[in-house]
Amino acid sequence: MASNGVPGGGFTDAAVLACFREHGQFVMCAHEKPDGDVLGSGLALGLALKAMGKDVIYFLDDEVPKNLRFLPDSDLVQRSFEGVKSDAVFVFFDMSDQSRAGEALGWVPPEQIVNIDHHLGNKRFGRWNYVLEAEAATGVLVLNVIAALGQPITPGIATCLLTTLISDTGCFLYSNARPQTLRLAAALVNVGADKDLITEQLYQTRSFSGQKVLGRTLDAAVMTDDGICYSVVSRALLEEFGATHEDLEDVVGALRAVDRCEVAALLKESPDGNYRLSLRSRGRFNVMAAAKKLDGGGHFRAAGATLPGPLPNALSRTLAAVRTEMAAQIAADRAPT
Ligand SMILES: [Mn+2]
Repeated sequence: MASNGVPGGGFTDAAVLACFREHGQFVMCAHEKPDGDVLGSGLALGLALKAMGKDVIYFLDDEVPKNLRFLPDSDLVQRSFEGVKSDAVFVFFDMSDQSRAGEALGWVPPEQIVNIDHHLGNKRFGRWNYVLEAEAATGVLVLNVIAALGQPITPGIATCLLTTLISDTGCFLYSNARPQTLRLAAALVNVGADKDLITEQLYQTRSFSGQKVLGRTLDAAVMTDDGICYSVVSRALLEEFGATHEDLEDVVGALRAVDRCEVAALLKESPDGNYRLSLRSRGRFNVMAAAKKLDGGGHFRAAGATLPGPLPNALSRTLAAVRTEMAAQIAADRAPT
């Protein structure tokens, strides 16, 4: 239990807690294409560590997405290592692998890394590792750490943590929103989390250019007889409307929503000519297994990978990986138990 009644706790890893108590400076590290879970987690823990008198730096090798700029301290996120001391501890959030942090953080040695994550197959790449694969968001683990450190959940911390839950459960739509998730969300609202601000920013605010790209992408979508709904976002389409990848968050969900769709696949062309693949499942098929065949990863119902172009190549590999996984599941379903 955190000191002001928010559920949290059961976390007793003495080495991790000692790390936060004994070190002086912490660098909060986000993965590429940051989302509400990774930024909310880093900002929440940063706020708590600052309340303990620690020196905190927020690092992101990217811009803070527009719809997350309401988060407390998000204006302090920096793209450089200015002010980082040689004995700083780097806290990596929401990453199964250090490489998810991008090239800018590749140099950080494991001895200086705390790894806090909820992805399946986390590589335990830090000196300190706190991984709970069953949790809905990395923010749940961060709450446990803050509670174990005896810090109160301030309204600012509560807003950051509720953002992690709302972001990773799709506003409590996904099956990872379980009773304890809803109870935790209620407790965070109770101590001052601004639920209306979060949902307005994350789910009710879209750029006009992003909506145009969504329309074109749905128009071009293909629905296969075996339950795959896929589409592609080219660089040219983004450029036509002045949209960025940030504007595409909802697109794969719109494909998945098609009634006959079991697996949705969206290929987004990157400036380097590679394709970023997003996969979503209705629940029967494990898209993480399909993503792994393409050197990606994620969760059962939401996963991704990066594929080299050209497009026909990326698309055929995607469909082959998804179909292999679908066939395996169909065979498993038919097997006598
Ligand atoms: Mn997450």
